[in-house]
Amino acid sequence: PKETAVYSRKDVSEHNCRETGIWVTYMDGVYDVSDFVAIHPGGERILLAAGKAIDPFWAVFSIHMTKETRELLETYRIGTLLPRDQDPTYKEEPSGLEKLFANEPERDPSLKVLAKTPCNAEADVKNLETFITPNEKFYVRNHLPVPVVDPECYRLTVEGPGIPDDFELSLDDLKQKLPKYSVTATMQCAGNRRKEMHEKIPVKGLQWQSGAISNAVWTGVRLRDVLEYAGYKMPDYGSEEKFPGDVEHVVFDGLEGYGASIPAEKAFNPRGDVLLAYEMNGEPIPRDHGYPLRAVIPGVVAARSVKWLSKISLSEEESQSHWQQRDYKGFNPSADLASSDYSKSQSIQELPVQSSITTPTIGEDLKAENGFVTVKGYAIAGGGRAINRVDISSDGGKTWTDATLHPPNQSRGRTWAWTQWEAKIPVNNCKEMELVCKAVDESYNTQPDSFDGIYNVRGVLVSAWQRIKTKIVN
Ligand code: MTE
Ligand code: MO
Repeated sequence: PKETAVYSRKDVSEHNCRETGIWVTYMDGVYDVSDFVAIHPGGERILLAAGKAIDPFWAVFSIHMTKETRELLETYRIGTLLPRDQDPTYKEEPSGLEKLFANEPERDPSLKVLAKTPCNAEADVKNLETFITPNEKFYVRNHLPVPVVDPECYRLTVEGPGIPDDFELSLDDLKQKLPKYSVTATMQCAGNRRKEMHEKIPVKGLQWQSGAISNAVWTGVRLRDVLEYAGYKMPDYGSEEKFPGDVEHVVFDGLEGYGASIPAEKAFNPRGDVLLAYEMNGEPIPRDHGYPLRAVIPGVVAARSVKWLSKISLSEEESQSHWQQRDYKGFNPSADLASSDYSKSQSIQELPVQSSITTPTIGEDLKAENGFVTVKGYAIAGGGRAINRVDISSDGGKTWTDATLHPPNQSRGRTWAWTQWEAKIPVNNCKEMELVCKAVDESYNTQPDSFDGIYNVRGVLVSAWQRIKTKIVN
């Protein structure tokens, strides 16, 4: 049988297009995937590895490469690699992975890169001490390569009850046919501050410190307006038991394969301020942040603000994407990866109240002036709730003082932007301080004092009191 055939890397490399047939290798196996490409959804991606090893892609597209995919692939096996070519350090030039990420945008050197491909880079917290984060200083969290989009060809598809089949909008349609609207909203990743939790008990995920958060003015069109324009009968908010067409969720798909959804309740609420933004801080949205169009879901975890938006669907169900179903959910502190039952846990939407110290950062000394040191930071609540108070301690949490708040000028229930704060702390001859911050929102929600009760193995929803030790210098 031909499955026992042995091929060299060179043999495989000669089968790299439709004409020659498309071969790939995976571990020591050689596969003719010409037909797989047509059958498997997302199968085109394998073309990037035509004539080469797909192993590197397994890591990036691990969510597409399920057990079933693996089994399917096995049915295309035509042989085995020559033993001398099985060396895992074997490297082609340039690798498929490099090609996949060949069109990434330039990034500001101030960003702290946790992973390059796909790009995960946190903001320098010192750049989080202004109310608006400049575009190039804004944290970047990508799950896949940044798509290259031609604005002329770009179309947004909208699907739902009452909406004609194949309904599409161009960028010009969005800009010209619908009113322009701006919202100042803070984006915060579900994994912000994960490193602190990890240092108590290890978690699985990128080690974000306090910089997976940033604030911008987003400008574009209101999602409500787009849906109404497309033909959906927008409900008089709150007047009906069910939304027209039994819609329960609004699902967003990104051009590169990411997807997420939000409850229709949030999407349709005229006071929910959900936008499809084409500008960020007065400029076209930069490529890393979703050019040419991104969903902006104020008051909700940033994972739902889908970038490079290609499709909106009104649905009875949540997004079926990996990131809605199998990620971004919380579990009890004893659940491990295997026992975390994703079908039973609710997807994260509004985040718990959060705060962090930006001055000093870890390892930074504080200079005493006239017997005081100045501590600074940010605080943010979920769901548009305002920050009511930020409490600061300089003795590890025994005694507290109120920070001075700089709240955004936003109305009750629509406080989508963070509150920056500062506190002057008397030094009293201290040489060292253990600073602690915690915020209280307008519903008197507050942060837990430790990580014990909120620990979860993926390290999301990290909102325990933040503690930073600092030396005082004169
Ligand atoms: N949208 C798409 N299409 N692809 C992505 O990888 N990442 C999400 C969200 N939207 C993501 C996406 C996550 S987890 C976060 S935290 C925010 O985008 C990050 O937005 P930013 O890179 O503009 O800071
Ligand atoms: Mo995120």
